Amino acid sequence: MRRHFVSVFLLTLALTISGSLVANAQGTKGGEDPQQAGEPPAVTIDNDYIRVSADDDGQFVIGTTGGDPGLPTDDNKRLLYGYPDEIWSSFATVRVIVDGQTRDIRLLDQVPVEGPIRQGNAIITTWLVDGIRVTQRLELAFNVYTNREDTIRIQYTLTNTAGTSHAAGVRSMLDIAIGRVGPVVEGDGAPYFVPGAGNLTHEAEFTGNIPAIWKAFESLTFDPASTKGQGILVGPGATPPDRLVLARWGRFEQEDGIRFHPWDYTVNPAAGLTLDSAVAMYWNPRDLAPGASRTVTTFYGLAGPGGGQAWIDAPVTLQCPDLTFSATHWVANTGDEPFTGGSSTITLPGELEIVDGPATQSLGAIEPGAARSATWILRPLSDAQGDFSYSVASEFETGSEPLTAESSVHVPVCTTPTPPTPTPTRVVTPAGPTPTPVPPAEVPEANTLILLASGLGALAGYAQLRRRARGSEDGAAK
Ligand SMILES: [Ca+2]
Ligand SMILES: [Ca+2]
Ligand SMILES: [Ca+2]
Repeated sequence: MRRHFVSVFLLTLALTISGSLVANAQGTKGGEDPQQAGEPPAVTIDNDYIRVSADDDGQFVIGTTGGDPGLPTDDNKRLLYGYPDEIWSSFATVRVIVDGQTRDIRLLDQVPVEGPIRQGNAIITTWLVDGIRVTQRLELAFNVYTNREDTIRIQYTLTNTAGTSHAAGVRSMLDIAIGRVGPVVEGDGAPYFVPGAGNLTHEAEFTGNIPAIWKAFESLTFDPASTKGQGILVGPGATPPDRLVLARWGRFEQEDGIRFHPWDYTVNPAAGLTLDSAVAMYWNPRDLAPGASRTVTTFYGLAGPGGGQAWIDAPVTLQCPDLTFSATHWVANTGDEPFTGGSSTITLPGELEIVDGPATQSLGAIEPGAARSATWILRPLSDAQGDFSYSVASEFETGSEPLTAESSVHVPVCTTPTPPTPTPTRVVTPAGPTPTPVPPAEVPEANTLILLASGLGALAGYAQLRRRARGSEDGAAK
């Protein structure tokens, strides 16, 4: 009789445990000390497109408010797991090396010395770990891929406040989840699009040749109307990481995951990502002398238009002074038959030119559900200004009709040092774009007056002098 009771008790216990596991799988995904959903975040900043919220310990979530104004389908969606108010599964780690001793410190385990506080359009949190002052700045930022303020600048500044040299680096791990806000987790295992590598459903890493972007679709068929998250790794204001890792986050159905590893992580190319995926960006430790600091910056937010069978991922506006940009053409096989013998050819207007990449590139075979890409490094000719459209056409031996995709890029007027045009007014007030004053010893005021009187020949000499003066300053600054 007693044995029977014990059996019933054990059976009940087993059912209770398995029941709670099922409930856990459907709701929150389990973890250490998750902040309760519904608890308001400590600080939130948002605009018409995007929102970032931080909790008391500086962890954060990102999601859309209105998203793309042209898409009603991407409003109030997650871009990170936990959005809008369950803040715990993405975290950053600082690695500090002192006298050959390495320490990996998860910032969520540290009490901030300041913040999180709101400062304008930014949320700032500061920690002090092993003599390194760590400042995390999360800020609404302009996105060159959408022409809107719909991405978040994620920035870490590491300052050595100790009296001896310390090496310090940072890893930002983002638990990507693209999709609906609600009790059932959607898009937590988003597959990733990485230029040059295609759409990835298994763990992968990139070092050295860091791609310009990575992105993830809410839709498994890459529906252009679905929510799309995009990280910007290379481009204006970004610090390309030393290493990019796409990994399992590590929920209880997964054998391992990056969340169990504060810094080092060995990628397993056989491990699938589609249950729960995450992205980690590593900026490796670098020596910091006493008082020295370093800042690393990346962006995560909305992606530009694109999706379906063929599209181009590229900035739609460029920012001075570096107008070189990367354009990636994607072909996705949303059908049942493989595409074979694919190639993509870019056609540019006269104002744009290829810096790197042959005009025609092979796509190889594309299996159903897969996507492949071709990337070109482009730049406008030096006198080009305005909006320029370009296109990419793809052809296949079998599996698909020819596909085309178009994009357009705005080329701004950059205030590059140009010789003043030969009019007297320009000489009196040289149209010098850089605010650097011309040293009076080299170009005294009297010279300007003489130039006014002595005609075009002297004007050319003046321009040359100014260029030379500026050139030496640039050289000295490096
Ligand atoms: Ca929208
Ligand atoms: Ca937290
Ligand atoms: Ca995830």
